Amino acid sequence: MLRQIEKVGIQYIQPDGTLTPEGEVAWKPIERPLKIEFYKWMRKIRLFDQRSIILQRQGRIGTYAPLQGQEAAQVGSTLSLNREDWIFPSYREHGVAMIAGMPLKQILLYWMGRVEGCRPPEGVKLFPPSVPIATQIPHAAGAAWASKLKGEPSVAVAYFGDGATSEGDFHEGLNFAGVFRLPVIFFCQNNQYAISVPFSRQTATETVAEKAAAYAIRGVRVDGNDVLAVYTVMKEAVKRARTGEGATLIEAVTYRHGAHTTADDAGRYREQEEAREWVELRDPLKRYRRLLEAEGLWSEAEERDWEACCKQEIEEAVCEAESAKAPPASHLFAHVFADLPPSLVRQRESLLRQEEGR
Ligand SMILES: Cc1ncc(C[n+]2csc(CCOP(=O)(O)OP(=O)(O)O)c2C)c(N)n1
Repeated sequence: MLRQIEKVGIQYIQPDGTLTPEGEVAWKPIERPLKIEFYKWMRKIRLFDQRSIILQRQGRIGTYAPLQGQEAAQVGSTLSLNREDWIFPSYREHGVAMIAGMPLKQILLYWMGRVEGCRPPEGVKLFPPSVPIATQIPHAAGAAWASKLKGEPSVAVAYFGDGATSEGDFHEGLNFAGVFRLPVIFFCQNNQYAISVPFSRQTATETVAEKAAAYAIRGVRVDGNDVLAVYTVMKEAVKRARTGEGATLIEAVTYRHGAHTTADDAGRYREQEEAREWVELRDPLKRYRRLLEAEGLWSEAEERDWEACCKQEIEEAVCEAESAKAPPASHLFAHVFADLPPSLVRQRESLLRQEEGR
């Protein structure tokens, strides 16, 4: 485990918030508003996450996949994309979805089990969260192939976890991208666990990034808790993709602070000491806030104002989601079978009768 922590890949901001020499170089050209935006997004996403867990505990949303700890990986990567780029997320990318332009209300509706939560606003090129592991990876390769054939400048990004790298879809997607030199980025958030399976049991290689070599694409390992490093590495991958240099596999080394979903207890399969080390010493928000404050770009008062502003926005989204009109019960039967089997036809009719009788 310690070996994993030590080998976090490219790092520009150290856990104490100071810049490495390479970090100084990467930091300088970034405009002041973007430096602040990195932090604002990370803070908002964390507050949303904390609120969603409470909503689930109160029975107001069905289940929820927490992302705390992975904010830097999501913010740094998404802020390097354009509106024209395609995003193929898994179920843990609420941060990515927000930055791409998905309203908070809809993210909540998704976890309330509503189809509206899968439908992005016009112009937001975000696919619905993929729950089957790794199926979004060939989809992203396919979208990148379409962009290439059409001569469009858009890049496709697939987000997935370390567990997904054991699936056939991962290898097929990367292979295809390598052969056709596609403008796609495979962004793996290695949060150390696939539910309860630790990374050491996921693969015998030391890193995910090295697997890129087998497909002749570029592989990069980056400290996923370092927003500046993730942003820089991703920017470079996007540039390569847009200029015809092909795909990149990015492994962002990070840690999921909480449970896999609100349905499990991470204390059953993780050492407390390990979790404490990541949560207290390597938290992406604390690290970046120290840097911002040292540079005179953030203060306690700004923190309080921003927190209040986010909390209000989140509460408004909760109200909107909870007051959204409930779908008719017949929707339960709408999207699985082209021709409903007789047993389901009977169930649907029974439900419809109940609804009418109300
Ligand atoms: C094809 C498939 N197999 C198994 C599952 C059950 N399952 C749900 S989440 C998960 C672990 C995924 O871990 P990882 O890819 O590391 O992503 P993370 O949850 O850590 O973000 C598994 C095995 C599934 N959803 N889909």
